[in-house]
Amino acid sequence: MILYTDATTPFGRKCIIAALERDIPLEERFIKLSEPGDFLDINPLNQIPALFIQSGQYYFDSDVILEYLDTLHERSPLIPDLNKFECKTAIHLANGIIESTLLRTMELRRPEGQQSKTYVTHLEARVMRGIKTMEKKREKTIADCLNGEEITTAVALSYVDFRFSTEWRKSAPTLEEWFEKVSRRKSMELTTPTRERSITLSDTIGK
Ligand SMILES: N[C@@H](CCC(=O)N[C@@H](CS)C(=O)NCC(=O)O)C(=O)O
Repeated sequence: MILYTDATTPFGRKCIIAALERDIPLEERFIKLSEPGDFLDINPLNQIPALFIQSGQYYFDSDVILEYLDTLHERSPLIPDLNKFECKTAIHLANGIIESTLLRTMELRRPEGQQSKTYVTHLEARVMRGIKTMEKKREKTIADCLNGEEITTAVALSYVDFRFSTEWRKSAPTLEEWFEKVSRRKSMELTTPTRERSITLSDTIGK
């Protein structure tokens, strides 16, 4: 299976971490969305990530990919049945933080005269409110295998650090401690947004 993605996309990072955590063979292929070529046949939305399984079988949207990966392993599920809706809501919260951070970055890349300060402030406030909610709900313990909620939360915080600010730690000590621990996992270390190479089938986290 091939994951069309790039080094910096947090939505792609969710999927490759999930595959590494469950030891599912998955190879990354970095693409440039500005030169999509045949990728438009895989995802006409021209968004990453997208998962190629075989000719004619492609899945996209990171959450769909997580659910599909759950059909391929027998370890603890990425999306557990117990507390399923709490888990999906927490994933949606982390997705929202990622999306708001992404939109903020895009807005700030527009020519200065065209940027909306109000919009940027609105997005930043949404990120910070989201992180406060994560802080209230965070349990400090980490299981043997990260689940979809933990993966998406860790990826969201890492993306906020990468594109926006590290200041969230001041008001989220539990989350900070948890994030420091999760960030030391090999699946996180292998997939940082500053990495230069894609994950191949020979990359494993040794479980
Ligand atoms: N809901 C999608 C969002 C994917 C997404 O927004 N990907 C970004 C990269 S992080 C992208 O492809 N942006 C290009 C665009 O939207 O034109 C998912 O979870 O996979």
